[in-house]
Order: sequence, then structure tokens, then C-alpha cells
Amino acid sequence: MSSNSFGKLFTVTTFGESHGPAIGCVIDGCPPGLAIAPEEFRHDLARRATGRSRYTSQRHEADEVEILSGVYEGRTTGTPIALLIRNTDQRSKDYGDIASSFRPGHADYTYWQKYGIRDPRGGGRSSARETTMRVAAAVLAKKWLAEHHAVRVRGYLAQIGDITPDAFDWDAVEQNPFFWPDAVQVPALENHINALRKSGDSVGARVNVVADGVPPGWGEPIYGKLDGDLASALMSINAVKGVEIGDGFAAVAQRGSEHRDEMGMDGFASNHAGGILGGISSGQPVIASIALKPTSSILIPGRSVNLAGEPVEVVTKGRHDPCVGIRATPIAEAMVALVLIDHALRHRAQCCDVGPVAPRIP
Ligand code: EPS
Repeated sequence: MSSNSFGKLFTVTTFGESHGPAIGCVIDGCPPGLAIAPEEFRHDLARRATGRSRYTSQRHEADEVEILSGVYEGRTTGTPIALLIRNTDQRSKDYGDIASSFRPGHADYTYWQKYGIRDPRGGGRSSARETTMRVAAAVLAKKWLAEHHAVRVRGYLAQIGDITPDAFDWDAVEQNPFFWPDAVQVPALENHINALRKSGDSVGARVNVVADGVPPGWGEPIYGKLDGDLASALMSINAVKGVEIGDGFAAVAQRGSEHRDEMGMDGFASNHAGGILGGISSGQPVIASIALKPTSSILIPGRSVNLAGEPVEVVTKGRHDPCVGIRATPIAEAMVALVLIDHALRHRAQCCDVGPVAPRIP
């Protein structure tokens, strides 16, 4: 079995490897009439791309999108939209040693066990390069959600290692290469990542995503719950080891009287639920959080085995991110937007004759 597509009505299929000639996606089910131009992909793709700051991988890709189908005279036609980005800065010699051994903590070993063959160049299909196409597809999703439902999906880096923001300001998030919400701490983060890179090690991170404007009703109990689909989509991002919705695992230590979000006709008193009740959006902001593991491709030697089953010491050369979480904010936003547009269309398909139902809490 293969699984490179997701979404039921807004379906995205991605293809391509990190060091192949190109990566791409096909989006099927995009509503017709949405205005879109190749330039509109640039902003989010640049936010995610490598080589845009000294704190990420130094591979330099233009990440220019070619629209191959599904758009006529600047508008989506309702037919499959194929997007292509050509790879131009592959440096496959960095992966010479890894072709015959497995990086500890990397998908090298499991891809080999599953398929019995792998493209070791740049991690092949397991590379974070693939997330480029998710971000590209989500440009359409974000635009449609904004135009049709005034939904805005925004993310930020909420933790690097043991550092958390001391203050929170959405305006600060886009003003630094970390998507960090506290401008005052940015120099400290720069020093932290510089020191980490020098030591040859890596660190984990947490990214939070908030979707404002989601109306009540999106999500399909029982097996297509909004939180279930968000968890699956977010967990599919490379290096993600945990997903929380709302208070997430903090709910374990809470009382019911504390966790419940009390309601009045002037609104909800809190949002511990993260905007989802019973798998259906409540009308409150949808809040998701992900934990990303430290990059496994590091310079610190680690014990492993080679193809012959012999013990080896692995050192990963190349142009790796000291913290994959730094570039993960636009990727997490993309996955949330793709799930939301899919559920918007699914809700419209089944329940377009229903709401809004009184009473509706603002
Ligand atoms: C990656 C390794 C690096 C990153 C890459 C993700 O690739 P390379 O070894 O070819 O330099 O640059 O990220 C991207 C190219 C991208 O666009 O995100 C990995 O092992 O996942």
C-alpha cells in the first residue's frame, strides 16, 4: 500500500524526492473560480524555505511554483491543479556514506526495512523537502478559507529546547527568522542556535497554530472528527512526535470544573478545548500544538549498523537544520489549513441546509 494523498473533498497528492529533478503535487477538488497567480505562492514558500537565514539548512532553492493545470486566465477551474517545483541545489555527495549505513533516529532504517530499497540522497522521500508542496497547496486553502469564511490560520514557535517566550505579540512573529512571539528574546535564540550548530548537535521545538474564524459545525463524528484529522495531518509532518489540541496533555491534571469552557450569550469564558467539542468546531479559535524532535542528522558521532550488519559510527555531513522546528511554523499552518478547507467542503456537502441554529454563542 502507498499513502501519498490526503483529504476527502480537497485532496492533495504530493510526489518527488529531495534530490530528484522536481517535487510536485496534484490538488483535486479545489472549488472553481478562486483567483490565483504563481507569485502568490512565494510568501509562504519563502517562510518555509531553507537558506533564508543562517539558522536553517543552507541549501538554496528558489522554490518557484509552476502551475501546470487547473488554472485558466488566473482562476481555478475545478479540475486537478498540478503544481511543480524544480530542485536545483542538490548535493548528493554529502550522502555517500549514508547510502550504506543508517543514521540513528532517522527514517533511513525503517524505509529500508519496509521497501527493501531506498533513495538515500537527501533522505529521498522522507526529506522535509516534501513539505514544500504541502505549503504550496495550502496557499489555495488559506485563500479560499479567508475569502469564504474569514478564517485566518497563524502559527508561531512556542518553545526551542527549554526556552519559552516571556511575552507574546503576533506582530513580532513575522519579524524574526524563528517565528518567535517575543522580540526581546531573539538575540538569545540566535546565540543559542549558533552555539548548537558549533557543537554539531540539534534541539527539539514546539509550534502552536491558531485558526481564527472557524464557524461551529466543521468536523465529522465519529471517524472524521476535526481534531482526529488535525492530529493525523500534523503528525504526518516530518519529525513530529506529539500533537495537542487545546490544553492537550495538561488536561490530565485538571478538574472538570477547571477544564470546561463555560458559556454565556456573550461568549465562551475560556478555550481549554481548543475550539473543538465532540470532534466538531465550536466557533472558538481552533488551537493545535506540535512537538518536533531534534534533527537526527547531526555531526556528533552515533552508533549504528551498516548494510552488512557491521557496527559503524555515523556522522552526518551536509546542510542540516540545527532545529527543524524553526521552519515548521508555515508547515503546521499549512496542514491545519488543508484539514480546515476539507472539512468546510465536507460540512457544506452534508449540512448546507442546516445552520445557523439558535442559540449561537459568538
Ligand atoms: C533535509 C536535509 C537538507 C535540507 C532539506 C531537509 O537537505 P540537503 O541534504 O539536500 O541539503 O536542506 O530541506 C529542504 C531541502 C527543504 O526544502 O526543506 C532532510 O534531511 O530532511
